[in-house]
Amino acid sequence: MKTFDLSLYLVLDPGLCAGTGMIETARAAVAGGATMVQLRDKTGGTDRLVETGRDLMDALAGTPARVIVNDDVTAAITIGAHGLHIGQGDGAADEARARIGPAMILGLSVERPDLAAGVDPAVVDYIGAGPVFATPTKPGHHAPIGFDGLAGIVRASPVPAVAIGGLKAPHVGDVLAAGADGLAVVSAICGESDPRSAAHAIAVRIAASRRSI
Ligand code: TZP
Ligand code: MG
Repeated sequence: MKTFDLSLYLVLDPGLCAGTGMIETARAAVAGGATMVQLRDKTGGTDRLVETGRDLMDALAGTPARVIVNDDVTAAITIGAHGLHIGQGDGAADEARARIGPAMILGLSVERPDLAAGVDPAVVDYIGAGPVFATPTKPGHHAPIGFDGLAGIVRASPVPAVAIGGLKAPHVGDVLAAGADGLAVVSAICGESDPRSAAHAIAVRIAASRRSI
């Protein structure tokens, strides 16, 4: 069955994770409470994604974390990832769904409410909504949407949403109050010398926020 938990979604970046390394960062983050891990590496081709992706699948085997591959359908299928994440510019979601089949998780980046409203829940399982804030992690990103923009996208979306873009532990309450199911972060975990503690600090705030809602 297709189960996933968007609460704390780590997006791996080879540059920002260079210190600890992507695999060790993922392992530590999941030990600290990350629920999903996306392999997002635009620096190499499919072969490198497959190599790293296999290591990632091995590292996280036996944990509840779901492994998602960004953009590359072939790599996602080859490594047996739990899912694929695509952007608006990466081809139609229905084409991606046709290639990955019904069992894999499919995520789609959405930056506007009209795009969220157009999501077909039979095709897309979750959306990534953002960027909430401007972030140097993704040069050339869309205009920041803020928490109000996030709430508008969440309201329009027929599927769960994970917020992304400049998010850190203190933003947890606002993200959940906007209706999102979780936070997707790169630098808040990858950029930290102790990714386990960084993830744990965010996970603890998510649990506390949920108790108070
Ligand atoms: N998509 C929208 S913003 C972003 C992506 C991949 C990068 C988020 O990185 P950070 O370091 O958490 O701001
Ligand atoms: Mg993309």
